[in-house]
Amino acid sequence: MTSPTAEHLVRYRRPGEPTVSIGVHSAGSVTPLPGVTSLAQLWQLRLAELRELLTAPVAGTPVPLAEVELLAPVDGRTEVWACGVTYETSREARIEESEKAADVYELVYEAERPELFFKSVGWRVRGPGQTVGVRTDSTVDVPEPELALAVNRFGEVVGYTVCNDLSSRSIEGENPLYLPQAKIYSGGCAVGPWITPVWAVPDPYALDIALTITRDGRPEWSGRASTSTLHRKLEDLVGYLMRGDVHPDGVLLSTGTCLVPPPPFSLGDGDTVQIDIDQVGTLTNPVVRGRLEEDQP
Ligand code: DO4
Ligand code: MG
Repeated sequence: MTSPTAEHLVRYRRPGEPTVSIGVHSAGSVTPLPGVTSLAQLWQLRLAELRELLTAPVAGTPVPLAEVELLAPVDGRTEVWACGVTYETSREARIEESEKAADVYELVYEAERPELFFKSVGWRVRGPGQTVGVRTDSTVDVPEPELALAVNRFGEVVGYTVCNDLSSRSIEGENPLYLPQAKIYSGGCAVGPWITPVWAVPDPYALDIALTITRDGRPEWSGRASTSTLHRKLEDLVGYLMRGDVHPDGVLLSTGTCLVPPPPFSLGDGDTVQIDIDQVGTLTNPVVRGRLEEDQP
């Protein structure tokens, strides 16, 4: 049996089976990619080779998408990095929240070199439907809905996905040097639901991004924006990331937030965060306050 060409690359598990598979999703079905055991393996191919692989019909037995558990599309030595202050909205929100160092955000927004920071190793990343966290020592927390780039080891953008760069506004606002604590903690990063190949998105600078936060079954905050207001070029962001480092299994680069729920909003225990990026996908995660159960010592 052969499936039509791929709409998305998926990392998934069949219920009750421990094995993680890599496959393609098309027309509501998932077909495993023969001989492919990780996404990291695919990020070692050049874009042209990946495109050839994914546009050829895949031989295999398809299973309905509804019957698989989608996992975060990141594995192996692939890390998640993120960009900061790439939209005016983010710059303004950070200037407002910063207690003593508001001008660093103004400076980095205008500077030639972008702000890039390490966000997560692959194994910590939460996938679609999995819980994300807010820190118990933080008083103001927000989701950050971001377009993320899947970049191969050669620095070519091969796909897109959705990243939730959860952030503590109170910790970062106290001092920007606390950024790693505001950004890296149990449940602080979610990615998914899949990788949309780069050739399926004609214009990444014209994507609508919607954020909906639901509390007690009702919308608590929602907002919309577009990648058209991105202040940087995607290839420049990738260029700076690859300049002084190697990513042998590729890397996911989240491109910054264009939506920040204003005060007094803060994420709470039991909230649900949904991020929709046009042509890329929808990522939904429930929120817990405190360390995730699987991260208990
Ligand atoms: O400058 C701190 C981080 C900013 C950020 O994560 C964003 O703009 O999305
Ligand atoms: Mg961010």
